[in-house]
Amino acid sequence: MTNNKRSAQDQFVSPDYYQIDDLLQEEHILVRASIRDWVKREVSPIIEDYTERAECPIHLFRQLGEIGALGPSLPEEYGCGGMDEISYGIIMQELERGDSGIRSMASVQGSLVMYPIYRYGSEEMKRKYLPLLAKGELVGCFGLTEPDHGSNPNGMLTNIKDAGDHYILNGSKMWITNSPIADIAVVWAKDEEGAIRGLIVEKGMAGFKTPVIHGKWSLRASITGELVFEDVKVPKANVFQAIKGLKGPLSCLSKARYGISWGAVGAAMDCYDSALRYSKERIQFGKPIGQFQLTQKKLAEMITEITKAQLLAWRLGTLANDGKASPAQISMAKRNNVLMALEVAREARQIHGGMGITNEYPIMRHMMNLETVLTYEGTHDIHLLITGLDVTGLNAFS
Ligand code: TGC
Ligand code: FAD
Repeated sequence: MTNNKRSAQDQFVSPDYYQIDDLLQEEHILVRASIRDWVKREVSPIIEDYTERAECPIHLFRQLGEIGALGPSLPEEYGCGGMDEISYGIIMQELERGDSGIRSMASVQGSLVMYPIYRYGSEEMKRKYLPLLAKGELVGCFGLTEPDHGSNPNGMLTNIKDAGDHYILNGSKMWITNSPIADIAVVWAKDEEGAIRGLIVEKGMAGFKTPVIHGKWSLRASITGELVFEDVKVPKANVFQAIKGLKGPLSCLSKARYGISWGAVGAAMDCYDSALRYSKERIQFGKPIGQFQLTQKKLAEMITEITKAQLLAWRLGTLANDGKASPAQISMAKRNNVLMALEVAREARQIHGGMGITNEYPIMRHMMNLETVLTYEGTHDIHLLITGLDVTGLNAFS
Protein backbone atom coordinates (compact mmCIF):
# COMPACT_ATOMS: atom_id res chain seq x y z
CA MET A 1 0.00 0.00 0.00
CA THR A 2 1.40 3.41 -0.96
CA ASN A 3 1.58 5.89 1.86
CA ASN A 4 1.40 9.51 0.75
CA LYS A 5 1.92 11.16 4.13
CA ARG A 6 4.78 13.64 4.31
CA SER A 7 6.33 11.67 7.16
CA ALA A 8 6.38 8.59 4.89
CA GLN A 9 8.35 10.51 2.24
CA ASP A 10 11.09 11.26 4.80
CA GLN A 11 13.06 14.28 3.61
CA PHE A 12 15.34 14.18 6.68
CA VAL A 13 18.60 16.16 6.54
CA SER A 14 20.85 15.69 9.54
CA PRO A 15 21.82 18.83 11.51
CA ASP A 16 25.56 19.11 12.35
CA TYR A 17 26.00 22.66 13.62
CA TYR A 18 29.39 22.09 15.27
CA GLN A 19 30.92 19.91 12.53
CA ILE A 20 30.86 16.89 14.79
CA ASP A 21 31.29 14.76 11.67
CA ASP A 22 34.96 15.85 11.79
CA LEU A 23 35.24 13.92 15.07
CA LEU A 24 33.96 10.72 13.48
CA GLN A 25 35.94 8.08 11.63
CA GLU A 26 35.14 6.92 8.13
CA GLU A 27 33.57 3.70 9.44
CA HIS A 28 31.17 5.73 11.61
CA ILE A 29 30.02 7.78 8.62
CA LEU A 30 29.55 4.61 6.55
CA VAL A 31 27.56 2.89 9.30
CA ARG A 32 25.39 5.98 9.68
CA ALA A 33 24.72 6.20 5.93
CA SER A 34 23.68 2.56 5.69
CA ILE A 35 21.36 2.66 8.72
CA ARG A 36 19.89 6.00 7.61
CA ASP A 37 19.14 4.59 4.15
CA TRP A 38 17.48 1.57 5.70
CA VAL A 39 15.31 3.71 8.00
CA LYS A 40 14.22 5.91 5.07
CA ARG A 41 13.41 2.83 2.98
CA GLU A 42 11.91 0.40 5.49
CA VAL A 43 10.75 2.37 8.55
CA SER A 44 9.50 5.81 7.52
CA PRO A 45 7.00 4.56 4.89
CA ILE A 46 5.22 2.28 7.40
CA ILE A 47 5.78 3.62 10.89
CA GLU A 48 2.82 5.99 11.19
CA ASP A 49 0.41 3.24 10.13
CA TYR A 50 1.90 0.69 12.53
CA THR A 51 1.75 3.30 15.30
CA GLU A 52 -1.87 4.11 14.54
CA ARG A 53 -2.77 0.40 14.63
CA ALA A 54 -0.58 -0.15 17.74
CA GLU A 55 1.14 -2.99 15.91
CA CYS A 56 4.79 -4.03 16.07
CA PRO A 57 6.48 -4.43 12.65
CA ILE A 58 7.88 -7.82 13.62
CA HIS A 59 9.19 -8.43 10.08
CA LEU A 60 11.88 -5.79 10.76
CA PHE A 61 13.71 -8.03 13.25
CA ARG A 62 15.48 -10.05 10.58
CA GLN A 63 16.27 -6.88 8.66
CA LEU A 64 17.77 -5.34 11.81
CA GLY A 65 19.97 -8.42 11.92
CA GLU A 66 20.95 -8.03 8.26
CA ILE A 67 22.01 -4.40 8.74
CA GLY A 68 24.09 -5.30 11.80
CA ALA A 69 21.96 -3.44 14.37
CA LEU A 70 21.59 -6.35 16.83
CA GLY A 71 24.55 -6.54 19.20
CA PRO A 72 26.78 -4.35 16.99
CA SER A 73 29.59 -3.98 19.55
CA LEU A 74 29.74 -7.66 20.56
CA PRO A 75 32.46 -9.87 19.03
CA GLU A 76 32.33 -11.21 15.51
CA GLU A 77 33.17 -14.75 16.66
CA TYR A 78 29.55 -15.01 17.88
CA GLY A 79 28.11 -13.57 14.68
CA CYS A 80 27.97 -10.00 16.03
CA GLY A 81 29.31 -6.74 14.59
CA GLY A 82 32.61 -6.24 16.44
CA MET A 83 32.14 -2.46 16.09
CA ASP A 84 33.19 0.26 18.52
CA GLU A 85 30.88 2.06 20.93
CA ILE A 86 30.49 5.15 18.73
CA SER A 87 29.21 3.01 15.87
CA TYR A 88 26.79 1.36 18.29
CA GLY A 89 25.61 4.81 19.44
CA ILE A 90 25.22 6.05 15.87
CA ILE A 91 23.11 3.00 15.00
CA MET A 92 20.81 3.77 17.94
CA GLN A 93 20.63 7.44 16.90
CA GLU A 94 19.57 6.53 13.37
CA LEU A 95 17.04 3.91 14.47
CA GLU A 96 15.40 6.30 16.95
CA ARG A 97 15.41 9.01 14.31
CA GLY A 98 12.97 6.62 12.65
CA ASP A 99 11.09 5.61 15.82
CA SER A 100 11.89 4.94 19.49
CA GLY A 101 10.08 1.61 19.22
CA ILE A 102 12.43 0.40 16.48
CA ARG A 103 15.43 1.49 18.58
CA SER A 104 13.85 -0.37 21.51
CA MET A 105 13.72 -3.59 19.45
CA ALA A 106 17.45 -3.30 18.87
CA SER A 107 18.35 -2.04 22.38
CA VAL A 108 16.61 -4.86 24.17
CA GLN A 109 17.97 -7.54 21.86
CA GLY A 110 21.56 -6.25 21.80
CA SER A 111 22.15 -4.70 25.21
CA LEU A 112 19.71 -6.49 27.48
CA VAL A 113 19.63 -10.00 26.01
CA MET A 114 22.79 -10.60 23.96
CA TYR A 115 25.11 -8.62 26.25
CA PRO A 116 24.31 -10.57 29.47
CA ILE A 117 24.57 -13.87 27.58
CA TYR A 118 27.94 -12.77 26.23
CA ARG A 119 29.21 -11.35 29.53
CA TYR A 120 27.78 -13.83 32.05
CA GLY A 121 26.68 -16.90 30.07
CA SER A 122 28.51 -20.20 29.51
CA GLU A 123 30.32 -20.86 26.23
CA GLU A 124 27.50 -23.26 25.34
CA MET A 125 24.87 -20.52 25.86
CA LYS A 126 26.88 -18.08 23.75
CA ARG A 127 27.21 -20.52 20.84
CA LYS A 128 23.58 -21.58 21.10
CA TYR A 129 21.91 -18.17 21.25
CA LEU A 130 24.14 -15.30 20.12
CA PRO A 131 24.41 -16.01 16.36
CA LEU A 132 20.63 -16.50 16.05
CA LEU A 133 19.87 -13.40 18.11
CA ALA A 134 22.34 -11.37 16.00
CA LYS A 135 20.48 -12.40 12.84
CA GLY A 136 17.08 -11.60 14.34
CA GLU A 137 16.08 -15.25 13.88
CA LEU A 138 15.44 -15.44 17.61
CA VAL A 139 13.83 -12.59 19.56
CA GLY A 140 14.71 -11.97 23.19
CA CYS A 141 13.31 -9.91 26.05
CA PHE A 142 14.60 -8.76 29.44
CA GLY A 143 12.60 -9.19 32.64
CA LEU A 144 13.63 -7.01 35.56
CA THR A 145 10.65 -4.76 36.43
CA GLU A 146 7.82 -6.22 38.52
CA PRO A 147 4.33 -4.86 39.22
CA ASP A 148 5.45 -3.63 42.67
CA HIS A 149 9.17 -3.07 41.97
CA GLY A 150 10.05 -0.67 39.17
CA SER A 151 12.63 1.90 40.26
CA ASN A 152 13.65 -0.40 43.10
CA PRO A 153 14.40 -3.74 41.41
CA ASN A 154 16.33 -4.92 44.47
CA GLY A 155 12.97 -5.56 46.16
CA MET A 156 11.92 -8.10 43.51
CA LEU A 157 9.80 -11.08 44.55
CA THR A 158 10.37 -13.38 41.56
CA ASN A 159 12.35 -16.33 42.87
CA ILE A 160 14.06 -19.61 42.04
CA LYS A 161 14.25 -22.69 44.26
CA ASP A 162 16.78 -25.48 43.83
CA ALA A 163 15.10 -28.74 42.82
CA GLY A 164 18.09 -30.96 42.05
CA ASP A 165 18.96 -30.82 38.35
CA HIS A 166 16.73 -27.76 37.76
CA TYR A 167 15.30 -24.69 39.45
CA ILE A 168 11.61 -23.90 40.00
CA LEU A 169 10.80 -20.34 38.97
CA ASN A 170 7.82 -18.37 40.34
CA GLY A 171 6.76 -14.73 40.08
CA SER A 172 5.91 -12.13 37.47
CA LYS A 173 7.46 -9.29 35.49
CA MET A 174 5.68 -6.22 34.13
CA TRP A 175 6.24 -3.81 31.22
CA ILE A 176 8.48 -6.14 29.26
CA THR A 177 9.36 -4.96 25.73
CA ASN A 178 8.86 -7.76 23.17
CA SER A 179 7.76 -10.36 25.73
CA PRO A 180 4.72 -11.60 23.75
CA ILE A 181 6.87 -12.26 20.64
CA ALA A 182 10.03 -13.42 22.39
CA ASP A 183 11.60 -16.84 21.92
CA ILE A 184 13.71 -16.39 25.06
CA ALA A 185 13.58 -14.18 28.14
CA VAL A 186 16.57 -13.13 30.24
CA VAL A 187 14.96 -13.07 33.69
CA TRP A 188 16.30 -11.78 37.00
CA ALA A 189 15.13 -13.63 40.12
CA LYS A 190 16.22 -14.16 43.72
CA ASP A 191 17.66 -17.50 44.83
CA GLU A 192 17.10 -19.06 48.24
CA GLU A 193 19.91 -16.94 49.72
CA GLY A 194 18.24 -13.79 48.41
CA ALA A 195 20.91 -13.17 45.73
CA ILE A 196 19.70 -11.88 42.35
CA ARG A 197 20.46 -14.41 39.60
CA GLY A 198 20.04 -14.23 35.83
CA LEU A 199 18.55 -17.07 33.82
CA ILE A 200 17.19 -17.86 30.38
CA VAL A 201 13.57 -18.94 30.13
CA GLU A 202 12.43 -20.34 26.79
CA LYS A 203 9.06 -19.90 25.14
CA GLY A 204 6.98 -23.04 25.55
CA MET A 205 8.32 -24.01 28.99
CA ALA A 206 5.37 -25.28 31.04
CA GLY A 207 3.92 -22.61 33.35
CA PHE A 208 5.42 -19.66 31.40
CA LYS A 209 2.99 -17.06 29.95
CA THR A 210 3.50 -13.68 28.25
CA PRO A 211 0.25 -11.67 28.14
CA VAL A 212 0.20 -8.47 26.08
CA ILE A 213 -0.24 -5.06 27.75
CA HIS A 214 -2.82 -3.07 25.77
CA GLY A 215 -3.80 0.59 25.82
CA LYS A 216 -0.41 2.33 25.47
CA TRP A 217 -0.47 5.83 23.97
CA SER A 218 3.34 5.74 23.74
CA LEU A 219 5.72 3.39 21.92
CA ARG A 220 2.74 1.99 20.07
CA ALA A 221 4.85 0.30 17.39
CA SER A 222 6.64 -1.66 20.11
CA ILE A 223 4.93 -4.63 21.75
CA THR A 224 4.97 -4.75 25.55
CA GLY A 225 3.81 -7.50 27.86
CA GLU A 226 4.16 -9.34 31.12
CA LEU A 227 6.11 -12.46 32.06
CA VAL A 228 4.23 -14.85 34.33
CA PHE A 229 5.99 -17.85 35.90
CA GLU A 230 4.05 -20.58 37.70
CA ASP A 231 6.35 -23.38 38.84
CA VAL A 232 8.42 -23.16 35.67
CA LYS A 233 11.18 -25.83 35.56
CA VAL A 234 14.37 -24.14 34.38
CA PRO A 235 17.43 -26.35 33.72
CA LYS A 236 20.47 -25.38 35.78
CA ALA A 237 22.42 -24.94 32.53
CA ASN A 238 20.19 -21.92 31.81
CA VAL A 239 21.41 -19.97 34.85
CA PHE A 240 24.30 -17.49 34.50
CA GLN A 241 27.09 -18.73 36.75
CA ALA A 242 29.36 -15.70 36.32
CA ILE A 243 27.19 -13.13 38.13
CA LYS A 244 25.21 -12.72 41.34
CA GLY A 245 23.58 -9.54 42.63
CA LEU A 246 21.88 -6.43 41.27
CA LYS A 247 25.00 -5.33 39.43
CA GLY A 248 24.20 -8.08 36.87
CA PRO A 249 21.06 -6.44 35.45
CA LEU A 250 22.36 -2.92 36.17
CA SER A 251 25.46 -3.54 34.05
CA CYS A 252 23.16 -4.45 31.14
CA LEU A 253 21.16 -1.28 31.79
CA SER A 254 24.35 0.76 31.53
CA LYS A 255 24.84 -0.58 28.00
CA ALA A 256 21.25 0.16 27.00
CA ARG A 257 21.14 3.59 28.67
CA TYR A 258 24.28 4.52 26.74
CA GLY A 259 22.47 3.62 23.49
CA ILE A 260 19.42 5.65 24.54
CA SER A 261 21.56 8.73 25.14
CA TRP A 262 22.40 8.60 21.41
CA GLY A 263 18.97 7.42 20.34
CA ALA A 264 17.15 10.37 21.89
CA VAL A 265 19.35 12.73 19.87
CA GLY A 266 18.04 11.02 16.74
CA ALA A 267 14.41 11.67 17.70
CA ALA A 268 15.25 15.32 18.47
CA MET A 269 17.07 15.77 15.14
CA ASP A 270 14.04 14.46 13.27
CA CYS A 271 11.69 16.90 15.06
CA TYR A 272 14.05 19.83 14.49
CA ASP A 273 14.56 19.00 10.82
CA SER A 274 10.82 18.80 10.23
CA ALA A 275 10.19 22.07 12.12
CA LEU A 276 12.94 23.90 10.22
CA ARG A 277 11.53 22.82 6.86
CA TYR A 278 7.96 23.67 7.90
CA SER A 279 9.01 27.11 9.16
CA LYS A 280 10.27 27.99 5.68
CA GLU A 281 7.23 26.59 3.84
CA ARG A 282 4.36 27.78 6.01
CA ILE A 283 3.20 31.30 5.20
CA GLN A 284 1.23 33.44 7.68
CA PHE A 285 0.79 37.23 7.63
CA GLY A 286 2.39 37.18 4.16
CA LYS A 287 5.73 35.67 5.17
CA PRO A 288 7.24 32.33 6.19
CA ILE A 289 6.67 31.70 9.90
CA GLY A 290 10.45 31.14 10.17
CA GLN A 291 10.85 34.87 9.66
CA PHE A 292 9.13 35.66 12.96
CA GLN A 293 11.49 36.16 15.86
CA LEU A 294 9.51 33.84 18.12
CA THR A 295 9.86 30.97 15.65
CA GLN A 296 13.58 31.70 15.30
CA LYS A 297 13.94 31.62 19.08
CA LYS A 298 12.42 28.15 19.16
CA LEU A 299 14.62 26.87 16.31
CA ALA A 300 17.79 28.49 17.69
CA GLU A 301 17.23 26.96 21.13
CA MET A 302 16.43 23.58 19.60
CA ILE A 303 19.65 23.41 17.57
CA THR A 304 21.68 24.67 20.55
CA GLU A 305 20.35 21.90 22.80
CA ILE A 306 20.71 19.24 20.08
CA THR A 307 24.33 20.29 19.51
CA LYS A 308 25.13 20.07 23.24
CA ALA A 309 23.51 16.63 23.38
CA GLN A 310 25.43 15.45 20.31
CA LEU A 311 28.69 16.48 21.99
CA LEU A 312 27.72 14.76 25.24
CA ALA A 313 26.92 11.53 23.38
CA TRP A 314 30.11 11.68 21.34
CA ARG A 315 32.33 12.28 24.38
CA LEU A 316 30.56 9.50 26.28
CA GLY A 317 31.27 7.27 23.27
CA THR A 318 34.99 8.00 23.39
CA LEU A 319 35.01 7.24 27.14
CA ALA A 320 33.10 4.01 26.48
CA ASN A 321 35.61 3.02 23.79
CA ASP A 322 38.36 3.39 26.41
CA GLY A 323 36.30 1.43 28.97
CA LYS A 324 36.05 4.56 31.12
CA ALA A 325 32.36 5.56 30.88
CA SER A 326 31.05 5.32 34.46
CA PRO A 327 27.41 4.36 35.19
CA ALA A 328 26.88 7.86 36.61
CA GLN A 329 28.23 9.51 33.44
CA ILE A 330 25.86 7.34 31.41
CA SER A 331 22.95 8.35 33.68
CA MET A 332 23.72 12.03 33.11
CA ALA A 333 23.69 11.62 29.32
CA LYS A 334 20.51 9.49 29.29
CA ARG A 335 18.68 11.96 31.50
CA ASN A 336 19.84 15.11 29.73
CA ASN A 337 19.37 13.86 26.18
CA VAL A 338 15.93 12.32 26.66
CA LEU A 339 14.46 15.43 28.30
CA MET A 340 16.16 17.56 25.65
CA ALA A 341 14.48 15.46 22.93
CA LEU A 342 11.08 15.72 24.59
CA GLU A 343 11.39 19.50 24.88
CA VAL A 344 12.52 19.77 21.26
CA ALA A 345 9.51 17.67 20.22
CA ARG A 346 7.16 19.97 22.15
CA GLU A 347 8.62 23.10 20.52
CA ALA A 348 8.55 21.44 17.09
CA ARG A 349 4.89 20.58 17.67
CA GLN A 350 4.12 24.25 18.25
CA ILE A 351 5.95 25.31 15.09
CA HIS A 352 3.81 22.87 13.08
CA GLY A 353 0.65 24.42 14.51
CA GLY A 354 -2.39 22.17 14.12
CA MET A 355 -0.53 19.97 11.64
CA GLY A 356 1.81 19.09 14.49
CA ILE A 357 -0.75 16.85 16.13
CA THR A 358 -1.36 14.76 13.00
CA ASN A 359 0.54 11.81 11.57
CA GLU A 360 1.37 13.85 8.46
CA TYR A 361 4.49 14.77 10.43
CA PRO A 362 6.56 12.62 12.82
CA ILE A 363 6.41 15.04 15.76
CA MET A 364 3.51 13.78 17.85
CA ARG A 365 4.67 10.17 17.49
CA HIS A 366 8.17 11.08 18.71
CA MET A 367 6.70 13.13 21.55
CA MET A 368 4.46 10.28 22.72
CA ASN A 369 7.34 7.78 22.43
CA LEU A 370 9.71 9.98 24.41
CA GLU A 371 7.34 9.94 27.39
CA THR A 372 8.21 6.24 27.73
CA VAL A 373 11.91 6.81 27.09
CA LEU A 374 11.89 9.37 29.93
CA THR A 375 10.64 6.62 32.27
CA TYR A 376 12.14 3.32 31.19
CA GLU A 377 15.76 2.29 31.76
CA GLY A 378 15.61 4.35 34.97
CA THR A 379 13.26 7.32 35.34
CA HIS A 380 14.34 10.92 34.85
CA ASP A 381 14.39 11.45 38.61
CA ILE A 382 16.25 8.21 39.39
CA HIS A 383 19.04 9.35 37.06
CA LEU A 384 19.12 12.73 38.80
CA LEU A 385 19.56 10.93 42.13
CA ILE A 386 22.35 8.79 40.65
CA THR A 387 24.16 12.02 39.70
CA GLY A 388 23.38 13.44 43.15
CA LEU A 389 24.90 10.39 44.82
CA ASP A 390 27.95 10.55 42.56
CA VAL A 391 28.74 14.19 43.31
CA THR A 392 27.88 14.21 47.04
CA GLY A 393 28.72 10.66 48.07
CA LEU A 394 25.37 10.68 49.92
CA ASN A 395 22.82 8.00 48.97
CA ALA A 396 19.20 9.18 48.58
CA PHE A 397 18.02 5.57 48.04
CA SER A 398 18.98 4.20 51.48
P1 TGC B 1 23.15 -0.16 44.47
O1 TGC B 1 23.53 -0.58 45.85
O2 TGC B 1 23.41 1.25 44.05
O3 TGC B 1 23.86 -1.10 43.40
C1 TGC B 1 23.91 -2.50 43.52
C2 TGC B 1 25.20 -2.99 42.85
O4 TGC B 1 25.15 -2.67 41.45
C3 TGC B 1 26.27 -1.79 41.11
N1 TGC B 1 25.74 -0.83 40.13
C4 TGC B 1 25.97 -0.90 38.82
N2 TGC B 1 26.73 -1.74 38.10
C5 TGC B 1 26.76 -1.55 36.76
N3 TGC B 1 26.07 -0.59 36.12
C6 TGC B 1 25.27 0.25 36.82
N4 TGC B 1 24.55 1.18 36.17
C7 TGC B 1 25.20 0.12 38.23
N5 TGC B 1 24.54 0.78 39.21
C8 TGC B 1 24.88 0.20 40.38
C9 TGC B 1 26.68 -1.16 42.41
O5 TGC B 1 28.01 -0.75 42.35
C10 TGC B 1 26.46 -2.30 43.39
O6 TGC B 1 27.54 -3.22 43.21
P2 TGC B 1 28.06 -4.13 44.45
O7 TGC B 1 29.27 -4.81 43.93
O8 TGC B 1 28.33 -3.17 45.56
O9 TGC B 1 26.94 -5.07 44.77
O10 TGC B 1 21.62 -0.58 44.28
P3 TGC B 1 20.27 0.08 44.78
O11 TGC B 1 19.35 -1.03 45.14
O12 TGC B 1 20.55 1.15 45.82
O13 TGC B 1 19.66 0.74 43.45
C11 TGC B 1 20.17 1.86 42.89
C12 TGC B 1 19.29 2.35 41.70
C13 TGC B 1 18.01 2.97 42.21
C14 TGC B 1 20.11 3.39 41.00
C15 TGC B 1 18.95 1.17 40.77
O14 TGC B 1 18.11 0.26 41.37
C16 TGC B 1 18.31 1.63 39.46
O15 TGC B 1 19.01 1.98 38.54
N6 TGC B 1 16.94 1.63 39.37
C17 TGC B 1 16.26 1.90 38.12
C18 TGC B 1 15.69 0.61 37.58
C19 TGC B 1 15.73 0.56 36.07
O16 TGC B 1 16.46 1.27 35.40
N7 TGC B 1 14.96 -0.37 35.50
C20 TGC B 1 15.01 -0.56 34.11
C21 TGC B 1 14.28 -1.86 33.73
S1 TGC B 1 14.69 -2.45 32.10
C22 TGC B 1 13.98 -1.38 31.04
O17 TGC B 1 13.42 -0.38 31.37
C23 TGC B 1 14.12 -1.74 29.64
S2 TGC B 1 13.31 -0.74 28.53
C24 TGC B 1 14.11 -1.25 27.16
C25 TGC B 1 13.61 -0.77 25.85
O18 TGC B 1 12.47 -1.08 25.45
O19 TGC B 1 14.42 -0.09 25.16
P1 FAD C 1 7.91 3.69 39.85
O1 FAD C 1 9.22 3.10 40.23
O2 FAD C 1 6.72 3.29 40.63
O3 FAD C 1 8.06 5.28 39.86
C1 FAD C 1 6.93 6.15 39.87
C2 FAD C 1 7.46 7.58 40.12
O4 FAD C 1 8.09 7.64 41.40
C3 FAD C 1 8.51 8.00 39.09
O5 FAD C 1 8.34 9.35 38.78
C4 FAD C 1 9.82 7.82 39.84
O6 FAD C 1 10.85 8.68 39.38
C5 FAD C 1 9.39 8.17 41.26
N1 FAD C 1 10.28 7.56 42.25
C6 FAD C 1 10.48 6.25 42.54
N2 FAD C 1 11.42 6.11 43.48
C7 FAD C 1 11.85 7.35 43.80
C8 FAD C 1 12.84 7.87 44.69
N3 FAD C 1 13.61 7.06 45.44
N4 FAD C 1 12.99 9.21 44.76
C9 FAD C 1 12.24 10.04 43.99
N5 FAD C 1 11.31 9.61 43.12
C10 FAD C 1 11.12 8.28 43.02
N6 FAD C 1 11.29 -3.07 32.32
C11 FAD C 1 11.97 -4.22 32.09
O7 FAD C 1 12.46 -4.87 33.02
N7 FAD C 1 12.14 -4.68 30.80
C12 FAD C 1 11.64 -4.05 29.73
O8 FAD C 1 11.83 -4.49 28.59
C13 FAD C 1 10.88 -2.84 29.95
N8 FAD C 1 10.28 -2.21 28.90
C14 FAD C 1 9.42 -1.15 29.15
C15 FAD C 1 8.63 -0.65 28.11
C16 FAD C 1 7.71 0.37 28.36
C17 FAD C 1 6.82 0.85 27.26
C18 FAD C 1 7.61 0.92 29.67
C19 FAD C 1 6.65 2.03 29.96
C20 FAD C 1 8.39 0.43 30.69
C21 FAD C 1 9.28 -0.63 30.45
N9 FAD C 1 10.01 -1.22 31.50
C22 FAD C 1 10.73 -2.37 31.28
C23 FAD C 1 9.78 -0.78 32.89
C24 FAD C 1 10.50 0.50 33.25
O9 FAD C 1 11.86 0.30 33.41
C25 FAD C 1 9.84 1.04 34.52
O10 FAD C 1 8.57 1.54 34.15
C26 FAD C 1 10.67 2.10 35.20
O11 FAD C 1 11.87 1.55 35.71
C27 FAD C 1 9.90 2.80 36.36
O12 FAD C 1 9.25 1.87 37.17
P2 FAD C 1 7.69 2.08 37.51
O13 FAD C 1 6.96 2.26 36.23
O14 FAD C 1 7.29 0.95 38.39
O15 FAD C 1 7.62 3.45 38.28
